[in-house]
Amino acid sequence: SNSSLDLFYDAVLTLTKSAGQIIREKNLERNKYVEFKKSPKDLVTETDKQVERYLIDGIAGKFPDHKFIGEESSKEIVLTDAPTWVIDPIDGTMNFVHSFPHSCISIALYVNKQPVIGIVYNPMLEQLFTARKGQGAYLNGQPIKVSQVKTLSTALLMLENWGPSPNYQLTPEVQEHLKSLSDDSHSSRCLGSAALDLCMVACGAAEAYYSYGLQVWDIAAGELIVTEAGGMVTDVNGGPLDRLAKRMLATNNKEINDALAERLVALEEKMKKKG
Ligand code: LIP
Repeated sequence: SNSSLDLFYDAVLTLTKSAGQIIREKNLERNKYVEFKKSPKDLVTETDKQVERYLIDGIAGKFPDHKFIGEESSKEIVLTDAPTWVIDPIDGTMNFVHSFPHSCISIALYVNKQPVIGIVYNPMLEQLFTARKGQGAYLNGQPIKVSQVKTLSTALLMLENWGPSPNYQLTPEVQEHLKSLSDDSHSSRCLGSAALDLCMVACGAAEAYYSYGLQVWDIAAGELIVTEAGGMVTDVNGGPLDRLAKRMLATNNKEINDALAERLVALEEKMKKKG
């Protein structure tokens, strides 16, 4: 019910803010202890693990029947209809390792496999993005809305580097696609955190974000923040979003969504033909 959702929200917001202090304090420390996951560019620090533990222990202590999917603790991802917290303890770990102040905690509550609470908190810059299903999206308590730009030619795009997925290397086709996007839009930006990229779309600072190789914890909170701010979230081909498909297109409106989906479908066709 709504009142139990409010209870969950208040409790997890408090936990998220105190977990943020751990990240803020550690962020400035040089020579952080870094381990590699799947590749030398796939990083994890002790702070990622500590923050995830802190959040899971804190939530489990209050709501023992809730489930969790966490970047650092979930070996396989099984999403059920049960209330499930989807957690990225530090989205933008690479930024955190470099003390580049754009990383965040991303935490969402899924019920029936749909997000109902989304919190993205960058403790370095004190940016707290929040959303609850049907109740709008907020930055530090102030309502936020997507931008009203309708043409790609005046859009600012949040684009992450083309990786690390082995399926999406900077092939000549991809380079051509990126060049035409940069020619045909205002410009592009890269924050190094999917969750913060999504929040830039939500607050109207950028018009679009798309990416491949995403995990569910990268997008769980940001998705709700974008839709509650009036934006659109789809598959990269413009069809319905599959939250476990590792790909997403988020935009301020249908016009920009159509324009980008068309190019991404064309790119996919080209890559398929090439095999
Ligand atoms: C990262 C994302 C980043 C994306 C990477 C990675 P991490 O999350 O937020 O934007 O391009 O694929 O998933 O590993 O820092 O939590």
